[in-house]
Amino acid sequence: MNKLKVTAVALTSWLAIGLYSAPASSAMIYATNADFQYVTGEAGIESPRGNNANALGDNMNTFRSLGSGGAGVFSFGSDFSGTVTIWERTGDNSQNPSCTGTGTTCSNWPEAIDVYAGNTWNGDFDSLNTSSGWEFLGELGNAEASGINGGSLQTTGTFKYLLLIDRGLSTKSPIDGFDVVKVGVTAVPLPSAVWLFGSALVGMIGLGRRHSAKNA
Ligand SMILES: [Ca+2]
Ligand SMILES: [Ca+2]
Repeated sequence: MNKLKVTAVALTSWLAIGLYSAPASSAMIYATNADFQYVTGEAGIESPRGNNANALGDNMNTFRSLGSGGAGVFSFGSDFSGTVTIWERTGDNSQNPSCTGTGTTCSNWPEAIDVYAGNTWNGDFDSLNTSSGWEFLGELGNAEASGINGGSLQTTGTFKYLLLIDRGLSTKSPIDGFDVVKVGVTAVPLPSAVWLFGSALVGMIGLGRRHSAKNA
């Protein structure tokens, strides 16, 4: 076995291990980091409703209120595409079980968010401009997002950040806006580096074949 062949075998093994450990194509991952802009709402900055960590990870037991008119930008440790799912907490949702559908806000505590996806975020809410660099995914009302399956929207591209903006519908105490339990996105199947490496490997094998043919 010549040197190039040995190298190709080693690289193939490495690639196989890399593919094996990569997340499955439909894997849901949860927010690992979030920035918030609090605007108004009596409970929005109090613990535990103002605890940022409450909106991270895969935990159904806590939530972080956005504050009426407030916003949050979430990241996930990976690019994402496809389905985005957001779980909300509203205590009286069961009072109106017929209230379903995108944009529904017919709970006794009407709350809703506008959802955007983007690839650039500088941490500055004051300069945030949703008409530039952000794709609008849709509106989610608390009546639809507070169920066990959360509320889902779809992206048409690949993104790094999810932006939730409370629509400021809260009128009944506590006026603290949309209450984020957790945020899940669909991880992009493979890091682009693996695809690049795969292309390089095909090139190596080609080189190895030519080398063998010359020596035959
Ligand atoms: Ca709520
Ligand atoms: Ca609320």
